[in-house]
Amino acid sequence: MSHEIYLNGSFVPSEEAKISVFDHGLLYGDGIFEGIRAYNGFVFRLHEHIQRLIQSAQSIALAFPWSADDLEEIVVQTIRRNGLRDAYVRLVITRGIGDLGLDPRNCAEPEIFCIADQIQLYPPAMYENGLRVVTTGVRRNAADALNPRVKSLNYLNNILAKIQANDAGAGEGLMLNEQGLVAEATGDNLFIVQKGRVCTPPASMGALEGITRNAVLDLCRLYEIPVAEVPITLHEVYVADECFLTGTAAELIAVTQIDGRVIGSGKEGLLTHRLHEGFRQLVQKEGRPVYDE
Ligand code: PXG
Repeated sequence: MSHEIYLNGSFVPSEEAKISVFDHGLLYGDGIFEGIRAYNGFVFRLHEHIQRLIQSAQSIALAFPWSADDLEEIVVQTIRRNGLRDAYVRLVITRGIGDLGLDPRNCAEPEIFCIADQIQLYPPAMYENGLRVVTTGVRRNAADALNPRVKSLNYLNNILAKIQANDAGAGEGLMLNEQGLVAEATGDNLFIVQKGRVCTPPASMGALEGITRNAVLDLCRLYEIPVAEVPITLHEVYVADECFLTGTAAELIAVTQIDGRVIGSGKEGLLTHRLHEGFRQLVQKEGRPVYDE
């Protein structure tokens, strides 16, 4: 199916949406992105996604001319242009076209594109039965190398971790930080439930500050479920009552086996289920409208 892609100020059919081989996003992974979701014609936490994108840009000294309002409008327009109500959106900004040296001063101006696609939902059985996960040997980026809070186009170590998980026949791979503490999965944040308390590693432990993660923290506070952002060891994950991952694509998905250990009942846990139900309600009533209803 052809899409209408937003590319540097205009909409073009996907076959014509081309980026130069001299773009530093491609040559060096020099750029940033967001993965955003729309539910029933409403973009979930668009403002938060754009703020995270702006912070990623600021962190890698990537200056661009678009305001937060411009960026929000680009996302909304792209969804509308493709006639979608439920959508997965990818907004990408690169350092732009340069030469074969890595010096970003040779890039004339940043490039921007936005893709809105239909969302591929995971089968319901995957949510009921949960994922089998393995710990990978690939460490999450160290904060003094490339801060993991930057959602950059450099996902190579996450991809290497995903390859290890695939090789092990697992649904996802866990990544530890340089201290051996649990950071997150390759494209999702991690939560555990310990005696009724919901815990997730703080961003300082190598976790991206996920939009879904923040929504789950909000839901816990709303439901008065005890919640904490604390360092988590693998031992604590192995002995947790429940474990789940959060991300824009997966929403909340139970983890029922880690490195051969069955977690809790071996099925989606009660709190995981309750929080996922709460999340599904939240996305239906919050969000920036795409269409004038
Ligand atoms: N950690 C990392 C490293 C991520 O890339 C998340 C956590 C979850 O954050 P949100 O804001 O989505 O709740 C992400 C984002 C994929 C894919 O294809 C997933 C992400 C990014 C790029 C690709 O699964 N997830």
